[in-house]
Amino acid sequence: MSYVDNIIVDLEKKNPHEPEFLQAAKEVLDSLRAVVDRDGQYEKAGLLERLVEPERIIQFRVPWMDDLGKVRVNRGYRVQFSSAIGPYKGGLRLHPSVNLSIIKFLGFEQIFKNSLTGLPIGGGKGGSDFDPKGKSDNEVMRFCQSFMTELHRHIGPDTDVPAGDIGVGGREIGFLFGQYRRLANAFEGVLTGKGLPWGGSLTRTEATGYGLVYMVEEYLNRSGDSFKGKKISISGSGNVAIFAAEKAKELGATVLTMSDSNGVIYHKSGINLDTIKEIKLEKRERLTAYAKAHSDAVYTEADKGRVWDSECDIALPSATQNELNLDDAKHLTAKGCKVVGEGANMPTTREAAEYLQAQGVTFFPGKAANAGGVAVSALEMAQNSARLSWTFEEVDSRLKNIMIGIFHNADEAAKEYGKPGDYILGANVAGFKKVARAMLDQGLI
Ligand code: NDP
Ligand code: 2IT
Repeated sequence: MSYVDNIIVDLEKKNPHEPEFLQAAKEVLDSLRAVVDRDGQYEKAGLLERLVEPERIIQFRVPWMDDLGKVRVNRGYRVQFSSAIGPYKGGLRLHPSVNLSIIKFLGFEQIFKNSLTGLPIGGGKGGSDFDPKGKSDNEVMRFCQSFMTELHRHIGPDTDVPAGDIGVGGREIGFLFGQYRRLANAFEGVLTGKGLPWGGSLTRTEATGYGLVYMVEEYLNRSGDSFKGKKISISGSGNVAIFAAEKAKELGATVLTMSDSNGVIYHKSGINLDTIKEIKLEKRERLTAYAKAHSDAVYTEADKGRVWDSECDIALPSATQNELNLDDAKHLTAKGCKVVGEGANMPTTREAAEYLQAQGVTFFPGKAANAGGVAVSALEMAQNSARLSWTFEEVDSRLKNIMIGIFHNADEAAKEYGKPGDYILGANVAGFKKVARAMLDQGLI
């Protein structure tokens, strides 16, 4: 058996109840065959065995009190996966589906994504099965304070720097930062996605969605094409989805669909982002409110329709893992979709991604396409260390250059390993090489 096959067998044996982690790890390992089978130094150094095992996993109790005075208990996690090239860096997810498998898959992906940004950040992820939906601001605050009361001892501006993810936006980062500052008696860049008056960076809110569109734009521009006149399908209606839609629209595209976990909106004349922002970012309501505000928009319940059913040129899945399956991929290609860019982490199932690539659809995996968020997080860390703030234009132009750089690195790696246009392979290999070099240089740790 090859080195990679041995690692996969062992991984399945050790982590039988972690399907999302196995899915993410196997995809990367399959891409790495091209690298590690050519060069025995990786096996000799036990590099893959080390890479798939988190440096540290922290799991903890998060007790908090709801508005009725009832005690509630959630489970908190932080997986510190790899610090080979910098402090652990990655978001916190608050969603009832959160478990160790999901946090490990996200932390593993983050290692390669963060490496691709070209900035000195390692990989980590955390979160809790707490559901922020339907909770009052005070309940969310009490949860965040309790979560940070344990987490604070494991993080720090040079150790581990969490940020947002699903269910964690500006409000939650505020409560988390306030509690950290109080416990550590230090005002420091320990979280990113902070508010602008207290150490945040301009462009961080927009960064993931904008970055996704910058990467696809670079690909289109290369063949003399652009976003102008393109029809776009986007899933989700959170941070990533909203700002991907905003940038695509600014570049002349029409966004036809958005979704939440309850249903899908199709708006032929183009989604109105002011309405979406008001519903989702201010009022924290469901998408049904969109159909009430726009009588020509069609709302379909999640069990009766899919966001991928309508005609589009470009699809940007930006909600959650495994939300685009093989049937969806078939619908997309049948309706003329030519490019899929993952705004979310691993939103496309492995078989769907392989089908899309086989049909000639250009596919940008999340670890490349959604790296703009963490890239600007690293720029926020740099500004915090230097105790200054850059302008929106400064950060936005750095973000754009980083996304263009990731595109070209992945493109070149795919060509070098004989699979031009395979950005899954290209991103995995390009992300891996820097981390592997760092691990080899630093000895057996
Ligand atoms: P938000 O919480 O802002 O939005 C998430 C959106 O996805 C909501 O519309 C939500 O609908 C929908 N969604 C979440 N879970 C499910 C589910 N199980 N089924 C259907 N829909 C769901 O999160 P973000 O926009 O920040 O994150 C979206 C994705 O992007 C995630 O995969 C995240 O890991 C990834 N990502 C985020 C980055 C960031 O900077 N924020 C950076 C890089 C990647 P509902 O409200 O109904 O739950
Ligand atoms: O998946 C991701 O890259 C994020 N949720 C952002 C992480 C970060 O540290 O900004």
